[in-house]
Amino acid sequence: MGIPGDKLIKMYRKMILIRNFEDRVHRLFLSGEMPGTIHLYQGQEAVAVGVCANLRKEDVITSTHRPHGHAIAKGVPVKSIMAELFAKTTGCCKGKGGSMHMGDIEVGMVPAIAIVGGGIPVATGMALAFKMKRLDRVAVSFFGDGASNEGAFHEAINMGSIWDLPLIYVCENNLYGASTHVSKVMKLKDIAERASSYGIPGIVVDGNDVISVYKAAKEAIERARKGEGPTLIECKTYRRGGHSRSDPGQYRDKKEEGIWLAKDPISRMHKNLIKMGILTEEKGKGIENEVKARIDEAIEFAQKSPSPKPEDVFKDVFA
Ligand SMILES: Cc1ncc(C[n+]2csc(CCOP(=O)(O)OP(=O)(O)O)c2C)c(N)n1
Ligand SMILES: [Mg+2]
Repeated sequence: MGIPGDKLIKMYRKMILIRNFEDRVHRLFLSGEMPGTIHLYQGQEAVAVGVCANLRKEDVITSTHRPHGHAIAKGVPVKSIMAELFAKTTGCCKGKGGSMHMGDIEVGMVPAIAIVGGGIPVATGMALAFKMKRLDRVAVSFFGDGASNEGAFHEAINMGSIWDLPLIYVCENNLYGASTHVSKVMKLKDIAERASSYGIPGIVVDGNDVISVYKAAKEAIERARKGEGPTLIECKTYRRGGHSRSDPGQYRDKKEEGIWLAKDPISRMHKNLIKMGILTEEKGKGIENEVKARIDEAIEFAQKSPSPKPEDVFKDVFA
């Protein structure tokens, strides 16, 4: 399957946008200019981008405590994500969600759910609604290796399976749940094997190769749209940094770190595109500059935006 050059460039640009966005956000946090906490998605960009490049606006995703990449990939405007991180009223959740609860249902992102595994049954329920209403929409749930040990994962995936729901379960296996290596909490080599317990396909993919992710997701999404039920896609990937901003990640084996950092999804895609003759060094620089200007603009927009008023705390409250 050939992917058109402009589509590949679009995916590359999105990955660069996520990486640069988080570089800036990280610095803003460290300098105390941005409130809250953050879990960076750096190193995993190929997963969100490769999957979401196959989705339509009306398709939905659920995300986790590590949502910046999913939000950008699904099309939440960068300005509104930045404003959300600055807790401003112009943020995608009016400044009340912050990093771990960002989203925008207008573009198909359910505000992120920081309860590990929490988004999996929600996506399953949304897919059930799409099926019952005979809508041509799919739901995708992004979650981590740690989440796949939660009961919510097993119950939801079984329901998705028995009802052949239009659904894709995307497990981002970055080898760690906080500081715990996956091998300490799971005897399986591949999380994708768990799919067989529920009678659905389980696929292992190189999560640091955006083209492999794109192709696997495309096939799974096509199956889901045809009414053939869910797929579990396990993307093997790696967090470039610690679990959260306060974690230097010193529990990680240096050799393991070296191997994975060398497989960085962005530099790999850069090399691939140059080899394919789709990108030049100059064009690459142009993309980077354009992305950086967009982020500068988003920061300025967010900083100039108003903060919510104390009485706003009672608005948009349903229970
Ligand atoms: C139900 C629940 N238990 C514990 C936590 C605390 N917690 C936040 S993130 C995390 C690790 C999750 O690991 P994984 O699912 O692999 O996602 P990753 O952080 O690697 O993206 C934990 C234990 C939580 N938020 N929710
Ligand atoms: Mg993990």
